[in-house]
Amino acid sequence: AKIHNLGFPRIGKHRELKRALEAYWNTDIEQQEFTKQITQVREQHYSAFDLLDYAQVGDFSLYDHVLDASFLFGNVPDRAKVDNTVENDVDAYFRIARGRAKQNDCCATHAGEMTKWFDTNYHYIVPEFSSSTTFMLNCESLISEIRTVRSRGFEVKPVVIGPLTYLYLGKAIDNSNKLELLEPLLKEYKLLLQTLAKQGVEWVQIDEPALVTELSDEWQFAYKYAFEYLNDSGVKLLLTTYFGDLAKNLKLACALPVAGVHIDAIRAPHEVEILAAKLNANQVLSVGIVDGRNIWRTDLNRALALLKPIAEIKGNNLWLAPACSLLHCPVDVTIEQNILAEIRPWLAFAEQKLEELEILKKALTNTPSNSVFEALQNNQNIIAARKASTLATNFSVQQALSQIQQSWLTRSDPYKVRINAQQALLNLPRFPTTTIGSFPQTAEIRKTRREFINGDITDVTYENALKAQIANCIQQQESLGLDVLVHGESERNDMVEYFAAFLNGALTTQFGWVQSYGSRCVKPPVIYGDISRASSMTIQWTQYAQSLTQKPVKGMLTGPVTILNWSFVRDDQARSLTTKQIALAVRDEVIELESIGTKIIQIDEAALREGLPLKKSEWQTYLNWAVDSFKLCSSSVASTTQIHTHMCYSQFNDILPDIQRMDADVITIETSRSNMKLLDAFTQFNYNNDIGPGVYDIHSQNIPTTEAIKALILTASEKVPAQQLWINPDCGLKTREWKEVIPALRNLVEAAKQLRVDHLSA
Ligand code: THG
Ligand code: ZN
Repeated sequence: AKIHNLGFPRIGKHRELKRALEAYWNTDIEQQEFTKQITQVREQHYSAFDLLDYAQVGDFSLYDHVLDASFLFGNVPDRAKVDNTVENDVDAYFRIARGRAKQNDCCATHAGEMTKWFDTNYHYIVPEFSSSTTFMLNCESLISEIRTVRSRGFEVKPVVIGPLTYLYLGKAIDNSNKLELLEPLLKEYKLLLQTLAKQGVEWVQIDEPALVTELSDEWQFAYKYAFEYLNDSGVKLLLTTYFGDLAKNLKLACALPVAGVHIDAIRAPHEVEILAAKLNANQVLSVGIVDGRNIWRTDLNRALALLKPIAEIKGNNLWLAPACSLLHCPVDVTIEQNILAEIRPWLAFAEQKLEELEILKKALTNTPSNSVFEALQNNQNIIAARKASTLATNFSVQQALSQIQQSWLTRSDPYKVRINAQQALLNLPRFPTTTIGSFPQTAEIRKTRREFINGDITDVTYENALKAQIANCIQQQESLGLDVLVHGESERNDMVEYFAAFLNGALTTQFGWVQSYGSRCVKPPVIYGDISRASSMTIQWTQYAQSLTQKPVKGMLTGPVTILNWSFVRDDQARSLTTKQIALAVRDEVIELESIGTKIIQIDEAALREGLPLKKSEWQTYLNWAVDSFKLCSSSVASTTQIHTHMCYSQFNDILPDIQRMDADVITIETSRSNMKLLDAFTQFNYNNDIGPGVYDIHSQNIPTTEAIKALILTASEKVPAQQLWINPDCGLKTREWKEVIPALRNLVEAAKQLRVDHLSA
């Protein structure tokens, strides 16, 4: 067998890419220095090539690989080009990636829209299409990278997004049919492949993850057409699918004229054998045998049991790879210092995963060496130790699960009764104003947290510093005149990481960064065992904040589905069961918050929607347990306690009945950029409970005016009865600066005040 990689993490072992990007954007470094630093990050990829039979080229990106494809094929929005300053390609690229605020006499540019890459926590920049889109190949930088990698003596395998997945990921801004662009796009793809052939490239990895989604006949036909068109371009194509099984597209994939097919054997183990039988003898079958989405060491003996019969059929035409790009994994587990000694061997990050492939490859040869047998034995010991470990099992959690009563999943009164009881207690004005929870994470806060983590300051110093932050935050909100306050979350880094630190059965890492978008990263916690709440998580901060004001302070929690979706989860138990355990832990915190007098508790489910399976036919099963988990953690409070929830990416049209079933008293959502269009679904389904449609696009540097906010709320009130409406920003404010937040919130409160007057006199 041969081994290869679909893609390596780009951020760098110590987030060198982030550092370089942010230094360049802040003009701390010039382009020359930037290029130098980027070259050093790429060296990390090259060092991983030694193990592999093919070196993947084109998986690195300065910001996003989908945006790279837009530049590669010349699909660059005009707004990237218009400018009166001297520009270069890199700046045009970052302009689409990040947008640019108005500067001097230079015009502002809005960034390309970001959205989630399939069901991962990675965001890509959405390609923009219209009926007048044209394409033009510009592959110079790809070719130059190929030359560099070759000069190191590696055999290269360029990686490109396939034409149909590229179209699939984009949006037609004029609602035209994207498939009408297929023909002109294919011309450029063919030119690219021919150019690569001329360079002597043998294999090209063409990524078509859209093949694991449910495709209409029209798209299925387009696949046939496209790959027949690209046939005979002079290179061998490895049709690369991942993130799921091919299911109804399996026959199609096997019929395409390509030299090889890659399949995700983690999510589609049942299709490996079928594919091995269906592909002809000359076609390569690449088996994605190592999990690219999770951090568990592979059970190599189990993997070999699957691979051996395939190796017999395919011989040298069996390739091994990670199931998908390793983009979704941290780089190197050996630099972690604080992981329990018992657990550490269970984990493999990107570098370790490539080593696993190497062992598998050697084990499949006719005469594996002793060291391979040793490695396999060692692996077997680790897998057995993990299975037998008492760390993963907690009987009291399992007992608690068995004692859940159906009544815990439902509030004792219907919303109409609750909202009156809550209003009697809270006495809020019409159009109550609030924020989603976080306030700016200033450099000062981050520095204090770093000092605390490094042990440079004491617990008491840290606690006092946080209290000062909370006091300032409360005072700012009081003087702005907001109605429902928050403590500001300055104690939190990433919310999921923060909560995981208080859970038995979960661990957090020091350096396990995974790219979320551009230079932004997260460190997903590792859920390795039964989950329970180890101690109070938010109580002291909420209590302190409430002690400073007469206004209600919201308790701020992250919901079980979001904690699950943004963590590395155990692979020995259903996700639904793990989520239920997390829900019980969150429920404990909800009950404790209520017991200290918290009148409003917000439980964010930012990632509920993005957890939807890629195949629509699997949605309802997920939604049933996801919504049940939310209800489990949120329903055991008095009718007078108001439950809020917040969701990002509020594309709810197709799941509104499930949102209604969550039965939160108030839901705040992201709507400002869509001009309240997203509320149509709420109108259509006659959504009952209160809604806070975002009126301040926190992703933009722009300050919304009072007029603009009023206009948005008026639009909203045509769709939802005014008495159901709250006024709030789209999302948390942690990535903004105080100097932006203050005027924006001032306008927001002012808009609410004016609307109250207008409303009374109307
Ligand atoms: N947490 C997690 N996943 C997420 C989000 C989150 N996915 C979707 C969305 N929110 C992504 N958004 C961001 C926004 C900011 C940052 C990361 C993801 C960010 N990260 C810091 C950085 O890269 O400098 C590091 C994080 C930290 O301060 O610890 O700013 O909210 N899990
Ligand atoms: Zn949000």
